[in-house]
Amino acid sequence: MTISGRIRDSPNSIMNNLDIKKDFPIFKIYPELVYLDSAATSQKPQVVIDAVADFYNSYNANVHRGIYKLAARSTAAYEGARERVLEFINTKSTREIVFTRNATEAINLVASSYKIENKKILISVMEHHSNIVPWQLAKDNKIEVIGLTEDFRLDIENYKLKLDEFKPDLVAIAHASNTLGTINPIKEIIKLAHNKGAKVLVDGAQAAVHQSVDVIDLDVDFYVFSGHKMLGPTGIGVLYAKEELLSNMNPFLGGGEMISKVSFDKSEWHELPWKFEAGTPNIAGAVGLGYAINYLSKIGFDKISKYEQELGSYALEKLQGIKNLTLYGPKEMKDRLAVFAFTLDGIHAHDIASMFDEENIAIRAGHHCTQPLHSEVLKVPATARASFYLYNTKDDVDRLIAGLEGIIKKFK
Ligand code: 7TS
Repeated sequence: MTISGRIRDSPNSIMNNLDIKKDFPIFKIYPELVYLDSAATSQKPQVVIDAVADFYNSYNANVHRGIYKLAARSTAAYEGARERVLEFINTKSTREIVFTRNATEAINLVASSYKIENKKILISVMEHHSNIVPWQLAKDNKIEVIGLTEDFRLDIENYKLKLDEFKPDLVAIAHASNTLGTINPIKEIIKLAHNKGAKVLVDGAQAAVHQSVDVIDLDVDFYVFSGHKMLGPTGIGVLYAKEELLSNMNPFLGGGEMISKVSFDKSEWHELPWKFEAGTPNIAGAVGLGYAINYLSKIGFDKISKYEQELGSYALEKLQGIKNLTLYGPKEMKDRLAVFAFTLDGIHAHDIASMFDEENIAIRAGHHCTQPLHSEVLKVPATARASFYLYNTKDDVDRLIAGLEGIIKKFK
């Protein structure tokens, strides 16, 4: 039986059970929309939109300062969102959870505030620019890069070699690639680094949105992600760091909120995590993220992963069957996300995306902020990318495939 048959026929298939689109108003406003750009940002369910509106409608006030009721409610909601993050990634304490604008800012915070002894950072060739450029900005850093195997996985042998020879202080690596879809064996990567005395920062921008994360089980030192890729609002992200590391780091930004005492000569810092949250934070964003985590948790990450694996297998099999299409990423679904970067012979990625747009199918074209991966490994300047999330359906895959076949015919 083909995978498509299994999906259609099995009464137990999760594909029949997860009716998610109805929760997202954008699909009511644009019923024709096939949204395949969730790796860039996800759509938002009504509950998240309502939570943000409710904050501004009924309890808007600044946090941590007012003694009136509205301010107490706003503070409780903001700090309550931190509790949701604690449950989501299983941290020991909310002192280890810093709200940032996004994953990018969280990495910049670590690059700026974490003292890296010999300034040696080991990254991988599949990193997003957000996990390359911040390390370049910090003065005198030396950066070394782990390569890939032929099937677009992290080359673990090469990684071990780099650990031995380069002797990094810090390994900064994506949990999953936003271009290849590759899911890295992150627990093993962390263990190998720790065995050699290196700390590890994991960029979870793509992975944390599809699967549950347990930072204690991973024993990871820093873990970052963005709210907007996991159904939350834009402008809110998370830095998790072990308390002992955060305690020894200098503040990232200075100003209100992050101090305990200020004089014109010197200042003292607020306790964790507020030491790293200068200025009025994105209160509505944090509240919305809390609701997004609740929404995802209610469905269950096991169910979400299973659904996306099933949907991804269906898409992968169909994409692999298209002649003239080169797919970049692991060939087996179990090792990857449903994020598919591809090229079509003789057709520029931007033309593919434009033609899809005419069919109301939103995909992304370009280097997806992984320019070094494109130039050094894929050897193409741009790819087209279709990325799926829990609200996508088998029909969306069929529309993508029909669209691709139409484009190929047109260019013949
Ligand atoms: N790390 C990875 C692996 C990402 O995929 C992204 C965003 C980031 C970091 C940065 O996230 P931000 O929220 O701070 O911007 N990736 C993409 C993408 O693939 N298309 O648009 C943004």
